[in-house]
Amino acid sequence: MDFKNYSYVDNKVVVKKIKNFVLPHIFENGQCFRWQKTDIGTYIIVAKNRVIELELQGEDLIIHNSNIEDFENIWIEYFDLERDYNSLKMSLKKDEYLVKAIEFGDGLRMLNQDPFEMIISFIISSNNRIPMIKKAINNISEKFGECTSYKGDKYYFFPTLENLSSVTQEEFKACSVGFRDKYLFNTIKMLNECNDIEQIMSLSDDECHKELQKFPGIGSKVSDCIMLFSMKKYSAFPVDVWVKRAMMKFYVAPDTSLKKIRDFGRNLFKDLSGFAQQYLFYYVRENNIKI
Ligand code: 8HG
Repeated sequence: MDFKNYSYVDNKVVVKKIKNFVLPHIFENGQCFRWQKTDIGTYIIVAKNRVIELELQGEDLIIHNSNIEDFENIWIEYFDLERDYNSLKMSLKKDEYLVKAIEFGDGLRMLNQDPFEMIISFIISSNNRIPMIKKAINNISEKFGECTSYKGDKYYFFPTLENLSSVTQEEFKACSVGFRDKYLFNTIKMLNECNDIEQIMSLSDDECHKELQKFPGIGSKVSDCIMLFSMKKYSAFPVDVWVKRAMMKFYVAPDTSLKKIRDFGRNLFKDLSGFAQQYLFYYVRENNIKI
């Protein structure tokens, strides 16, 4: 448990003595696309059909625009607050190469996001850059998601499967998703026809990794990202360009295939693979480390 207790006052939840919680390291590490940093250093997040603003004040986390019920039913799980990241970091630091990456990304946490949102978001992510991914997801949310307001500004929830069911391929294209328009259109169609996300989530990690790849636009890496960021499948090890660089720098020969890098990482880090990957991804990407 990475906090002591919590209380409610004036439309906000105060989480006392929060540990391992550094806002930029949580939101700017590549797992989440729907955040905005404000001029005063707080982060506004749109998730789970809500808008919240996060502020760190000394040892406490303030969740603005929220209440106890949401904290207990949504945010504890979303922020993975029941996990003790000190012991997680201790286990991972047994690997000498991870020590620097973990020190750099200290306070990073793995978010538990919505699976449908992650399926759509990570289809958009393939061969794409993070600012462009964020933009496309915002476009889709603005066009097809429900509108709400916070402090006088408008925000849009991520659309539901139902919201996106009548969207045409051309309409997706107009949201700056590029060649992925057909993948989105056909994935939505498949989800409506017979595929149940809950059922996919209930599969073993390996089965789930395979099953997700039946959707158009989902390959091994995208499948791993979806599993890791929304299905609590922590043996996932997404190998993108950055993780490939990190692995080649520290662990494997330069000509190793993506599949072999994935197998190597999973073998080494076991059920903490996804966490190790996230520290590596963030460290290598932020420091633009080259092989
Ligand atoms: O958190 C991420 N981990 C990995 N391994 N890859 C990611 C994450 N987030 C993210 O957007 N990507 C992919 O990296 C998508 C895209 O191909 C590239 C952006 O740098």
